[in-house]
Amino acid sequence: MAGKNSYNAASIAVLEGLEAVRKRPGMYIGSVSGKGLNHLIYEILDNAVDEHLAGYCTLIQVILEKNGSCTVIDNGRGIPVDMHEKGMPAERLVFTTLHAGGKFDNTTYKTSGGLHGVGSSVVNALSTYLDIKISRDGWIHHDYYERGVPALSLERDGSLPRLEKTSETGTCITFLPDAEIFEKTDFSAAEIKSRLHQTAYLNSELKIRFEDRRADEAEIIEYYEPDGIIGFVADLNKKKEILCEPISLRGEAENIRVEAVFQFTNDFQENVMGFCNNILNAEGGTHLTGFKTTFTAIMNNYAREIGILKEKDANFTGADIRNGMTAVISIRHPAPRFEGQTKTKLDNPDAARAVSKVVGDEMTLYFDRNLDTLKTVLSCAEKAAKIRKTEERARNNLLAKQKYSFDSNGKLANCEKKDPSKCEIFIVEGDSAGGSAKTARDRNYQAILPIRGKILNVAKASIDKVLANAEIQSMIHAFGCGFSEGYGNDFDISKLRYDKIIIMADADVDGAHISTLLLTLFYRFMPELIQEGHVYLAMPPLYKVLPKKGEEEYLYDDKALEQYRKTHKGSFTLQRYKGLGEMDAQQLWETTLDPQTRILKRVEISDVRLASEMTEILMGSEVPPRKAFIYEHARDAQLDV
Ligand code: 0RA
Repeated sequence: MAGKNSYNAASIAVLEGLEAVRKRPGMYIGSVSGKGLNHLIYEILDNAVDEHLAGYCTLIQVILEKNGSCTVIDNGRGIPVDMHEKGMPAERLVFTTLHAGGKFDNTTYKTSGGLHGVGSSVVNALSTYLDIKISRDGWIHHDYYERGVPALSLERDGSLPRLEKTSETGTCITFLPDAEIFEKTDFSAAEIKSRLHQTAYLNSELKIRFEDRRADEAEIIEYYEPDGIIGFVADLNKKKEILCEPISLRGEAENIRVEAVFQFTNDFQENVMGFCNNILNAEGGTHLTGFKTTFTAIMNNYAREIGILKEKDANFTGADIRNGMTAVISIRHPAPRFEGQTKTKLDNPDAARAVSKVVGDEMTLYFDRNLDTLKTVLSCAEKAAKIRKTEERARNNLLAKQKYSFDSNGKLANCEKKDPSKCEIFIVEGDSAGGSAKTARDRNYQAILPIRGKILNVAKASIDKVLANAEIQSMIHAFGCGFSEGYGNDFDISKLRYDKIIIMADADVDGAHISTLLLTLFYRFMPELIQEGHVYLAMPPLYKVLPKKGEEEYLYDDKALEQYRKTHKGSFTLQRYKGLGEMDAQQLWETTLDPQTRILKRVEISDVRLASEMTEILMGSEVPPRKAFIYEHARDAQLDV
């Protein structure tokens, strides 16, 4: 327990405060998972960054120690240790009282991104121990807590014990997260490193040293980004084909400092990130609205001035103009407010006005002098608008057609039952296999849709061609639930007419190729079919074996044949199936259609992504997989426009 002040009113309030934090940790740090755990570091880090913003700290070190604790060191002024009017050193007040942080010095916390001072005491309450050394006024001052409770006696005069003399200033905090509170207590280095790097980009004069001492060989990284968010944007685009240099706009309005950096690539995504007081606003907010509105308005004006848009043309949409844009908007706001589910959406109306003002003024200055860049950006918008219109037209055409024709190809052999939960449809490669399948099936609940040879590769075709394709139309009609794509969603899975959609292709390379083409089609236009587990691959047998004595058997792969050879030493006849077309109706039923004996493989969404070589694009990208996938294809589609 604390020394002589243990039982006064102030310390009772402290205990009550700590208890509240330990009872409902989620209320203070979001969760007690790995995410909440890392949050402890960010609370301490943000305080040190505030000291940098106040103009006093140039280096912050974050060390993950072998015993599971974390040390954060800064070379700022040091947390004040002088006696506070509440009867304890200011440092103690900060670490034991909720809402104490900025009270004794409002101006330094002007643009704080942390939890407005609750951060330090929350970390303290949720740590098995917290050790703090403050270099200040010529001495290293020491304090120590256990689960938030002071565990070091103060000096006779009420001041902190001193360890040794020093001429430096700064703060060094070590804390061990409490295993009673957290589900896991091992910090995730990858996430912390990315946060530290981000912090370095946002504070171009700050050096951040990371050290992970947990492994036998320590990992040390220094983050220092003198180019600030210009470097941030450049690095985000590192692997992309860039169309212009990063453009930086800065200024101040309504007491809000604004910096916006943007750069265009030949990508089809936009990636616009907003930060307020160094904190990422994952849900965006008013600063992004201000940026986007102004950017769209000014670019449309330029487009008319230059003549890219004629009088009769409609404006470019915001998305057209941001096509291929990577942007970071960083503002410093004296009193940020947040809304939204996770409190990560900036809500201050003055932020929208300030960003609009700064970006509007600076952008005009820039583009008036850089006509080439202006033309590049506008031609990006022009291309995006062209693709958008083509897609809209194709969609409307198909919707119009759908009203008049139902399975105009007449290939579907439907089943008699109408209850979708009992029905299945086989997509069968080739007319001959399709014919056998129609004879072999149980027409009660099994439908057959033969498709001819290789279907169109939707990854390489523009959307109007995809939807004009007869095989693809047949499938969309048969399934009954429409389709969705980048600019519209008419897909309704509740209308699906079959519980199982079974792709039935030969067990050879061509068959695999056809399966891949079909899966790509579903993934692009009907992803819910796969997500909800309705899509299957039939696994027809590769071999039939007939031993001298005993029953004939079907074998589904080479491993099974190898096994069979081992267990059936005697001679047997072996028939290899070259394709589904070789089987008669009876064989087809026994091996591939009959639910009692057939083998089906359910298709997972991850199978399809791998098949489409999406891994690279998805890595390090916050774009949802499906969107990224679609844009990837839109890039191909563009070649056909
Ligand atoms: C308020 C006032 C002063 C320093 C700090 C806060 C401060 C807080 C933290 C948290 C982590 N490291 C920190 N370093 C400094 C100093 C006021 C003065 O010296 O006049």
